[in-house]
Amino acid sequence: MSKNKEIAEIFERMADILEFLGDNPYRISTYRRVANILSELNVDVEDLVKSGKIHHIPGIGASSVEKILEYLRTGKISKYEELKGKVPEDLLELMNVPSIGPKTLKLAYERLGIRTKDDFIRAVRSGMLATLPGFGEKKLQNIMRGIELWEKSKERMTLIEAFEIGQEYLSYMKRLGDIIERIELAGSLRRRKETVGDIDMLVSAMHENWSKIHEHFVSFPDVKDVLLKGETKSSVVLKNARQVDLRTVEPHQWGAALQYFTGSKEHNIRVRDIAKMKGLKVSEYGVFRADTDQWIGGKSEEEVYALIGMQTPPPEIRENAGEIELALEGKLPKLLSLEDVKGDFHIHTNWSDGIGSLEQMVETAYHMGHRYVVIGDHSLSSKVAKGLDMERYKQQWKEIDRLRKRYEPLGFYILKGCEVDILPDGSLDLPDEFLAEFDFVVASIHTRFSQDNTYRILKAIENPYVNLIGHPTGKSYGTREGYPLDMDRVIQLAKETGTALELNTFRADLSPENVRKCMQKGVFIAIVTDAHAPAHLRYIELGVGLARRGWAMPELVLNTKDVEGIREFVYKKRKLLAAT
Ligand code: DGT
Ligand code: CA
Ligand code: CA
Ligand code: ZN
Repeated sequence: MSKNKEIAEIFERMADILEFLGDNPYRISTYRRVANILSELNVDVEDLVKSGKIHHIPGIGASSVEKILEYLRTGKISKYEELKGKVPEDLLELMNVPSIGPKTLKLAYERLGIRTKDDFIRAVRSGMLATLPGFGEKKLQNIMRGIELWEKSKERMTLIEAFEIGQEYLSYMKRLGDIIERIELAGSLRRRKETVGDIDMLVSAMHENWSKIHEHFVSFPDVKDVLLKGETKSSVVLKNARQVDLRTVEPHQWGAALQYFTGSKEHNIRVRDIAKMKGLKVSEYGVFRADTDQWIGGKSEEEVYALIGMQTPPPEIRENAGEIELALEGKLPKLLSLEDVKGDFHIHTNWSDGIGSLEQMVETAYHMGHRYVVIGDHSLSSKVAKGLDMERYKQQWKEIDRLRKRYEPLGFYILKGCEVDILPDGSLDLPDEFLAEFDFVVASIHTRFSQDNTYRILKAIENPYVNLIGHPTGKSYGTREGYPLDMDRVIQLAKETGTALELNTFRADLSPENVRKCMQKGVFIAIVTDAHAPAHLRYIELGVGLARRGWAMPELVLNTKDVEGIREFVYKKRKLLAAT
């Protein structure tokens, strides 16, 4: 975990504790603001300290800077240690649960004397909590569900978290230089599963270098405990409680090992059965003839699959969900790949709740190799997200126009867009005449997450100016399951109207099953990062992985179109719905 995140979490926690203690609201919001800024900063705080810039970050005052410096010096913030002493430990833990705010805990503590997690759960179940003001049945259910989801999310990390840890660990390992022949992250992370249990790292190297590699592996700075340190296998737990495993193999075993440790287990079991029927034995060490045990290959994954007589399925679809049969027949479809992606359809700037300026976001998107980006700042009713009114959108367009002059000659297009709120009755937060002025419109639900929202989404899809339904299922990993929704009806109407559905990388919204349904019905999906900072834009790679898990085909992914194609997509819907 980067220092930025560690410190941001402490500030967030201090704000929670102060709120629990009923402290001054101004101080509470200061801490929350510092936490937000830190977690979305594009540079390491440590670098900012070195360059002296730490004192000039807008929104971070002198006393907060003191605390940051103290943390970097000592690994602790004394104010935080002091505050922690004022709250029962269990209640501190419960503050992590998104559906339980510090205010709830304060009430439970003061009115009911609740000090432990068990007491709290009992108070929810027995209805005792319901005796407090403002605690209806719905809210209690939410709290209970929140606790369960939280317990579950502690066991597994989000794909984004695993990716970040994995990338940092990889670059640390690569410092060993040439003694590492090949290195890759395998397991569910390579398969781009929405959640990852532990991170599996695989290295091929000459045997004489293995012990040095394992020594280096367990010395990663974020390691808290070494569970196992051996010649072929090591396992560590990081400070954030996440586990990372390392396996080392000989260079000629690389492909077989990568195939094995990529999984899934169900895929591997089927593959081995098929190999067996063909008189072969497959293990993490290679492909062998069953009768003589003679090694016949395993240098690359392709070699392993070819020896068994099948195509190599992309890691993302190795779930024994039909890919093996098609690979045996040589009929695997061509899936979407990162190279096909030309743009991002839903990003935020500091005009609303983003942290990057319009220019920074555009510049980053351009340098990533995108050819266009849709600016999608929130509309007015998203108050916490500093939503824009029509006047502000118009001002933003002026800035976009200025930037266009610079980027269009480079072949990069900035599309004027918005993420307009779908209101409780399904109407939109902006009038049609105004929506008509945008190049591209994303419509999303940001309220009433516990009710069935099918009618709201259907109504939004019927609007001629809505091109994409943002995070359609309302799911957010680890914290929210999504509202009840009739996905078949949504997909049907999206098809009839020429509206796309969003695969939101940040929330892992739109499951592989839903992507597959869209593909079967011929409905477009759009992969978006929902970036709130320049650094988030690169998660598009993970979005592509999530889409591939749903067997996404390039023909039905909006991101593969060029700007003209996007304009045509928008125009077609307007024309179709205007005519009816
Ligand atoms: P996770 O960590 O729960 O998100 O899921 P994976 O898929 O990363 O599972 P993990 O870490 O337990 O093991 C990594 C890979 O090793 C797994 O995808 C396939 C392979 N593997 C593990 N255990 C078995 C097994 O019992 N049989 C077979 N055939 N393969 C296994
Ligand atoms: Ca794993
Ligand atoms: Ca593992
Ligand atoms: Zn958004």
